[in-house]
Amino acid sequence: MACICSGSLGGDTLEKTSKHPCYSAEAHHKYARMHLPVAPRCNIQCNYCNRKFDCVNESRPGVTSEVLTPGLACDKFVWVKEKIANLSVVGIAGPGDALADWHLTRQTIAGIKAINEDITFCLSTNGLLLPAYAPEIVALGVRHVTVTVNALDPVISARIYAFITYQGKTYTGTEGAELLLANQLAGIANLVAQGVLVKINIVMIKDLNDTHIPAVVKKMKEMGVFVTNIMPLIPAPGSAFQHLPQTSTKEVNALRDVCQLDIQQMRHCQQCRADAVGLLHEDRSQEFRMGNRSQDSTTVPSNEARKSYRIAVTSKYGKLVDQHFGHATRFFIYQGDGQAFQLRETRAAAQYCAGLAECDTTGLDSRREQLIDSLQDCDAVLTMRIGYHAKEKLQNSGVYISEYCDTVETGLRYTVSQLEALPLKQASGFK
Ligand code: CLF
Ligand code: SF4
Repeated sequence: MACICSGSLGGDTLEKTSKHPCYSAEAHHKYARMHLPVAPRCNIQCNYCNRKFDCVNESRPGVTSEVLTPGLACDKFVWVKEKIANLSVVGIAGPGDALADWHLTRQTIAGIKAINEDITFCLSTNGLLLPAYAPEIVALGVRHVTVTVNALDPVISARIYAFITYQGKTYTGTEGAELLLANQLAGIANLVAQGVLVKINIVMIKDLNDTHIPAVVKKMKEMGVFVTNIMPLIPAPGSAFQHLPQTSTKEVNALRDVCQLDIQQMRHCQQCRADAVGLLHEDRSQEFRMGNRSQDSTTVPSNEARKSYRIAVTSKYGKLVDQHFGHATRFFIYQGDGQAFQLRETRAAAQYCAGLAECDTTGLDSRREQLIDSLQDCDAVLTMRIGYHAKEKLQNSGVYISEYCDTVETGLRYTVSQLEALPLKQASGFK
């Protein structure tokens, strides 16, 4: 498959697609991807899946991945990016469904974006929750999404999916199949309309959906997807389909040849793991398991070598950056280097803004002066919002202001990335 250089693609998406090893056959020899296994749960049951293993829609059975928190996933990204310069894509492909625990997937993407805004993000999903999350996916800047669509016919689907759990209710048979398909189609249409390049994975199951797949591909083409990826069934031990025959490469290729007449076919898929790292044909996931990280003496910079920053955070409960600077009656003081942070103290403060009656913007009274003074040992203030005069005072005294709205953890990383870019900004007068 060659990368389509369609005039309809935006310049940035076109550039990113040309470096995406799954979306561009040329790129797969040159550019690496990494999967971050932050999404362990699933909301459907495919009969070819044994949940002891990774999601079979995007990976082969027989291998399980470590599951990472969003924070550890960011650490792993920094580690891998240091070692693999041609890493171009970060994908979330399980080990369950990337949308079943959307907050984990979202937090991971936001955290990595704060560290490196040039990386391309990619998601793989069964599509059940796409209508709910497509707008957020697009808003996060994700432009490559894979959806597994195995059938359009609910009678065929009902034989592939044991059940669908949606909004607290479980559906089986054709009722579940119809619900899944309706959400997949609505989600795909939404993504395509917003310029996302959708790849469709289809698991080819002999005597079940194999003769139906050309109809699936035609429908997907009609909907404007970018490419289809017909994958062989590899029967997972312990799954309902464990005794079905494996689909051969010859059979898959013959079907791809038929479907190629409608839309380009991906032919270099490796059905990789949910923690895969490296070039598609050269998986380095074992080398980059987090348990091996401390033994990797070549990882630089070390904690000693990295500059450590002190950052004051405004937060209602210490989890989210969700408080206005002027309303804070305490600051959470963190110390860290962009990879790891420690809460050093919770520092009490007189509230900067005591309401409209006192809102004299022409000068600072002694209480406000004291508050500004009490933050002089900090490199930055991380806050949801801050008024003009407080911001000016702090910046003029050399304290960087980072306005952000997400978790404290990702906000701290974002702030360090901003601080480390400061020499470039000094000319414009920041610090
Ligand atoms: Fe990963 Fe999938 Fe993105 Fe690629 S894999 S989420 S599109 S970055 Fe690629 Fe691996 Fe095949 Fe997937 S080779 S299993 S198609
Ligand atoms: Fe398993 Fe993936 Fe299907 Fe969920 S979507 S049941 S993880 S194969």
